Amino acid sequence: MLHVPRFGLLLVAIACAAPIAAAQTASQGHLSTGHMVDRPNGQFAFDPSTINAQRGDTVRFVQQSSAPHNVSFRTHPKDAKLGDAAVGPYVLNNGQTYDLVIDARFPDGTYTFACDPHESVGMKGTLVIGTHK
Ligand SMILES: [Cu+2]
Repeated sequence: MLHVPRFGLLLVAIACAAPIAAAQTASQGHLSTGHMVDRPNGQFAFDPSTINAQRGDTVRFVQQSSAPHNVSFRTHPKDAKLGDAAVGPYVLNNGQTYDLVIDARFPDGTYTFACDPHESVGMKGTLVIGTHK
């Protein structure tokens, strides 16, 4: 009897993992990873603060912090049409990720972003879209 609920939990875990696996294989491009981290002084940051990517890539933000964060764009090239990507959803739990797919919405150029609640403590970043060097 005790094993039945455990098995049920395992099935739930597999069902939740499947869409993540599909998302990872959906993009042919390079995967760049940024982290949302706690600073030793109790503040927060994007690490690295500058991410380079090109169209077709996915930029994955990984939550490694004790507080919820998001990716909210502040400036972008004139011809960018960020749509839903302009303000990303909150990434709540440690290990949770937010994938930003660099598609036609992101023409080459320099973008700046911040975490909405933590911009004032310096949680800001730069995204440079261009050709990989
Ligand atoms: Cu934040």
